Amino acid sequence: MTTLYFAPGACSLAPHIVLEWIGAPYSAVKVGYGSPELLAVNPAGAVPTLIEDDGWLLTQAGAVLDYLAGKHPEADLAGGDSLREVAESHRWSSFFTGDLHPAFFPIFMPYRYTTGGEAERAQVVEAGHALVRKQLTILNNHLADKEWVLGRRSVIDAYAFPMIRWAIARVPGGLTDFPHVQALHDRLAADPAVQKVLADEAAA
Ligand SMILES: N[C@@H](CCC(=O)N[C@@H](CS)C(=O)NCC(=O)O)C(=O)O
Repeated sequence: MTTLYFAPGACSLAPHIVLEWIGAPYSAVKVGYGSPELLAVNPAGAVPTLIEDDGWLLTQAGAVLDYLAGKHPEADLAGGDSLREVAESHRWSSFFTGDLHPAFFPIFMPYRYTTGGEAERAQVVEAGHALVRKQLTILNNHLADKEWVLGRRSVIDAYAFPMIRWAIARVPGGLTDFPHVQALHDRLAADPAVQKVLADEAAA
């Protein structure tokens, strides 16, 4: 059985949702960042970390999502298999891994971006807000004429979900200026599988 190491509400929420969409048996293990249990399997101490029965381990959210979509083609979550569809999937996976996700780091961990005190950290957080809003603008414009990031439901929508939730919780104004991102959030939040995963993570 596939095992996913997760932290509630973290980016590991994306593969957790995808495992639920796939519907095959899996195990989800709650871990703390940098905990001994997590460090024992992943020296980076980060989630998501996925382990297969034979001990094969995979990290990096984008790779984990791509792997799950490829492992379960019957779930139809890859977003298509033409050259351009695959390229679009890689494009948006890279956007979430490399652009939107790191934009939150100054908000969550300002001490990593300044050696200064309280006032400097507050400035770092504010800069993070601006960066998240810049990336949300790109996503919002992309979603103006489509319900899902790749035009059909895919692992990339699950990837977007935790970050959209962070924006609602941690960025002043939330999604007020990003109605198409709000619509994607609402579509996902109404999904019974997503609701089950959120409840499971909260109860874990
Ligand atoms: N590049 C990694 C980043 C993973 C990551 O930063 N995960 C966060 C949770 S959203 C984490 O575990 N942070 C713990 C830490 O950085 O110590 C990926 O995309 O999977």
